[in-house]
Amino acid sequence: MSDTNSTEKKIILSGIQPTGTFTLGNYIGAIRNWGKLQDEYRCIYCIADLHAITVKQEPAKLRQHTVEAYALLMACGIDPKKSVAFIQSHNSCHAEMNWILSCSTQFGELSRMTQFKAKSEKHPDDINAGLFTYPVLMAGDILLYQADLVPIGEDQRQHLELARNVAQRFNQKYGELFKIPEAYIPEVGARVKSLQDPTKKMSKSDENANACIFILDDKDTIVRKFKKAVTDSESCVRFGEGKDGINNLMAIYSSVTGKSYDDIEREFDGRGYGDFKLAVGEAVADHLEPVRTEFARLMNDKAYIRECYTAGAEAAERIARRTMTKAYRKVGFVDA
Ligand code: ATP
Ligand code: LTN
Repeated sequence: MSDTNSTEKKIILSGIQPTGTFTLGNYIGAIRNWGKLQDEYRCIYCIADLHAITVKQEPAKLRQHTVEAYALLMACGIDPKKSVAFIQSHNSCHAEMNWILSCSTQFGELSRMTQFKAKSEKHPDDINAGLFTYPVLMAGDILLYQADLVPIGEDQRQHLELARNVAQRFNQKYGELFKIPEAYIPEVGARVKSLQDPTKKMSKSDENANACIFILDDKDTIVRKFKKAVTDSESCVRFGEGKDGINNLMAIYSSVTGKSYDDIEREFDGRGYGDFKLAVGEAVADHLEPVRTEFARLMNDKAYIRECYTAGAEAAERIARRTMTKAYRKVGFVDA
């Protein structure tokens, strides 16, 4: 990425945890947009492995998932020559900034985070301090790069709000340092729902395999999961209240085909849910096919993937270190 471009363009920063294969929710809600933004913005993307260990991970699996996640980003169109793409733990500024910002974050505001409450309920035997302070680490990811925009799904809105509050507080306490970032959330598909319980978000860690489409699922699997998707008893393809299952399928279909809700209602006028589910399944599978093919190709060349994330970490560290040094000076640390 040339420096001339970088001074003119707004900065985008986002991250994803390497906690398993990405879902259709991750893809539609976040990653798909990451690739599209690369020409217009200076984009910085990280695989958030520091975040991942807030819940129990098997070390060998985490290592494997991290490299796969990086390759998946590339397969989804993130070009490491256009964007800075790196693994979070390769840039020690993230852990350092986490501490500095922790001292400007209140216990009370962290206690209000709904994801902390949900994850504590899910893992009652491991409510560790990292799980509690996780949004501070995320704030650091964003603020280190002076990001303007943060492309995320709806579930991360509260964390972004916290990052803004912490940045404002630090700026007031010590003098202007951080840019205040804005969320960038898609209108359709910001919260893709579980296919089995459309009141819940689709999540990598759902126990019911039919609830979730993984972006590396093959066509038969995808079509089968959509066939089993929970709908309602009305049998009419229209967007409406009390039709969470159909609303979710319409949002998915719309975001992979580009069709509006009106178009979809017209297309399936007088046809049953069976036809609609099959069409959604096929459209999603066809849309994801190139990602699967590209991922397989990339995974045959691990040396290349490594080259990309090593260069990405160097570029990320160069940018982040500038903010880190300024932050140390602002709080009153002696220059090393
Ligand atoms: P986990 O299940 O391990 O908590 P996750 O599937 O929520 O993970 P993250 O790594 O936390 O995945 O999220 C990566 C990005 O994907 C975030 O921007 C998040 O907002 C977005 N995202 C996650 N799930 C969905 C969903 N169901 N719909 C839309 N966007 C989503
Ligand atoms: N916490 C996020 C992933 C994440 C992130 C970030 C998103 C880590 N660092 C910085 C945006 C910006 C999640 O769990 N979805």
